Amino acid sequence: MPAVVLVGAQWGDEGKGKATDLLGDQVDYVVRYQGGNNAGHTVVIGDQKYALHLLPTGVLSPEVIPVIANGVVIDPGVLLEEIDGLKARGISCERLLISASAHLIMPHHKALDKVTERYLGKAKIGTTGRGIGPAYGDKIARMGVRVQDLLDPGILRKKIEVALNEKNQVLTKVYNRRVIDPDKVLEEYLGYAERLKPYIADTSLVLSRALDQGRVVLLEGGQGNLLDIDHGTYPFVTSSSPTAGGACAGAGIPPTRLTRVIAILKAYTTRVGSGPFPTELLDERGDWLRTTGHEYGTTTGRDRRCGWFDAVIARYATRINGVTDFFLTKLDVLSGLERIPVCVAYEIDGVRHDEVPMTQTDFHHAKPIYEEFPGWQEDISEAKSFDDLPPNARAYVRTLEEMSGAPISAIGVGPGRTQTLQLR
Ligand code: 2SA
Ligand code: GDP
Ligand code: MG
Repeated sequence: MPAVVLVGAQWGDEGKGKATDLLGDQVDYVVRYQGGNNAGHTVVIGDQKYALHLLPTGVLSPEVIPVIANGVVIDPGVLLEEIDGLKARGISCERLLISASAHLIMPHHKALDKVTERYLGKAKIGTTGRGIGPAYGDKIARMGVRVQDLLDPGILRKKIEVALNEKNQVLTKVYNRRVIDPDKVLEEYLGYAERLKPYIADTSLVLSRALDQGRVVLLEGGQGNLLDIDHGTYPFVTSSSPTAGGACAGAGIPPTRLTRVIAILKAYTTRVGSGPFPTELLDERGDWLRTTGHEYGTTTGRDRRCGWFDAVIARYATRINGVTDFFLTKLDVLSGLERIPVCVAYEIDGVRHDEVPMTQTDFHHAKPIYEEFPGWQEDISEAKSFDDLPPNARAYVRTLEEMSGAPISAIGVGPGRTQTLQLR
């Protein structure tokens, strides 16, 4: 039985949270497999708005078991705050499972994230400042502290001491920051251990057994294809693998289990943080998209950079992720435009490119080649089916589908749970 992956097709914030929530009644487990509390997934249910950062969106569906798998980096203080916040709003997190093999974000990771960004100056990544990159750095360098270490105070102490022996040198000597006291960190994390213990599990085993029993597992990606550490616009990426391939390693599920890859695709493009963005609009049209689409960071509140739809990166998402179908989101935001430009290819130093260029230097120089499509004036947020859409909106959807290389199976016409058109 199926494991389904849901990924962002662009630079994140495509509306993955809403899409996952919509699938809630068809799935048994919702699994975060990478990233941490850099993610921000907004779900609107009736008049209630939820912004989730670390908890899988499935926590909002009472029948679903939410899982934080091994590939995630966990800030335990933030996780407990999020659990408490939801509890105060009547949402139970009792079913939550946390992988014993997931890594912990430590105080030095947050400190280093901030100082390295400052050190980079103009070349900064524009991170969320949550310690994500340094935590993954230590994981790869085999200096990380894992959730299971919370169960063994002796090991926890040793790991904190070893890490801080090195990091305190860097923090004080390179960056002129204050020393972090290992004893205080140990005390703080032992406090978290007490509260997190009941949730800790061998989540790969749990998911494997669930799949054997015919349960449906939804692997919920954070960020997006072009923020992938390998396939994104490096170094302007996050430090994990949000792509479909990353879901297997990040959740301990074999690739042979995956049966569907849904990619969430916004009807225009946004990006938060630095890095190349060929269709970015730096004029009042970009401001219009930002205000009309409410494009502000869910985690940091930063303005998102906005631009037209880019079919080159949509095709790239299809190729990297093996997309079986797209959910097209925020089509309603484009209502009222006379004409809608779509980037169909790039021009780089006088040469046409139909694919994402091989080098970042070229990507930085890519100029969009646009085709324009007629817009529509009607408010479509109350549409209930594809046929309710104005002809030009339908034509726009079909054009994006053709250019992106995979069928569109659902369309978002508003943030609410019910504002979705199912196509198949
Ligand atoms: P990090 O913090 O190390 O992961 O930052 C590295 C880059 O990844 C980008 N990134 C994101 N891009 C879009 N959305 C994200 N989540 C939040 C949201 C972002 C926010 O939902 O709005 O609130 O600012 C997210 N998380 C990481 C980041 O901007 C860097 O470019
Ligand atoms: P995620 O990171 O991919 O989960 O996306 P975010 O939650 O960061 O940002 C997407 C925003 O768009 C959220 O505020 C959603 O409530 C909103 N949203 C999702 N789908 C639609 C849609 O079809 N139309 C409109 N207008 N808003 C949407
Ligand atoms: Mg987001």
